[in-house]
Amino acid sequence: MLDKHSPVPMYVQIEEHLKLRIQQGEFSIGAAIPSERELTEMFGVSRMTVRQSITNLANSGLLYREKGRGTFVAAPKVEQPLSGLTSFTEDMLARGLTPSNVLVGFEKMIPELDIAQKLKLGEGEEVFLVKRIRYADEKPMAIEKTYLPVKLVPKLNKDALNGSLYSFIEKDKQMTIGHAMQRMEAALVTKEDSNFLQINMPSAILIIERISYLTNGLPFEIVHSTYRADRYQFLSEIRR
Ligand code: 16G
Repeated sequence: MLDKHSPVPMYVQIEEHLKLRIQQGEFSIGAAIPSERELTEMFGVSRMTVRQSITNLANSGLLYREKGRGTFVAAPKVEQPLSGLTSFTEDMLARGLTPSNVLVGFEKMIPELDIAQKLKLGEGEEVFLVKRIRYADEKPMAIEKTYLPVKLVPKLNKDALNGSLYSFIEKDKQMTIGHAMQRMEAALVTKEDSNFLQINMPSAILIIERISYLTNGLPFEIVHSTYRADRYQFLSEIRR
C-alpha cells in the first residue's frame, strides 16, 4: 500500500491514502477513521508517523480529534466569496445552513480615538460594542466584535442582535448599506477565543477587519471577525 522506497515521506503517503478514502466516501462526514493503533498496524509504520499524518490532516481541516473518542471526518469548509457585501445570516442561509448567535457582550461606551476617527465620530459620541459568537448548524464558526455609532442605530437591542444586524439596519428607511473595505490576516487563536470557537490551542484563525458604509457615505460599523481556519475558505475572482 505504501512505497517505502519512494522519495515521498511515509507520513505524506498515509495522508494521501486517507484523503482518497474520504473523497471516495468510505468515511462520511462525522465518521471515525481507524485508530492510531490500527493505522500503525495497517501501514507497518511507527505510531509517530501515523500521528504526524493525522495532525497534518487535522490542521488542514479534513479531520478533527475529540479527546478520548477518536478522530473524525470534518464537514467541508464554507467557501466564502470575497466579492459581495453580505451578512453572516445571508451567507449561511445561502448554503442551507441554519445561522444562530450567542451574544456575549453588548455595551454602550465612548470608543478609543482610532475607532472614533474611523467612524467619523466627534468627541464624546458613543458607540455600541457588540460581541457575538456566530454558529452554523450549531457549530461555532466565527467571533464578531462590532462597533456601531449609537446615533445611527439608537434602538439597537438584544433581540435584534440575536437575529441579523444587517436586516435590522435595512428596516430603517433612512439607511441603505453601500460598500465596505476589509483586510484579512492569519493569526493563532488566543486562549479566550479558543473557548468560544471550541478549538484547541494552538490553532490557526483568519481575521477580517471590515469598515462598512451606508450609501450616503457614513461609516456604520467596524467589525473585527475571527474565523475558524478549519471551517472557512475565502474565494475571490480575479481578472486580467
Ligand atoms: C458579516 C460581516 C459583518 C456584519 C455581519 C452582519 C464579514 C467580515 N463580516 O459577518 O461585518 O456585521 O455579517 O451579520 O463578512 P448579520 O446581519 O447576520 O448579523
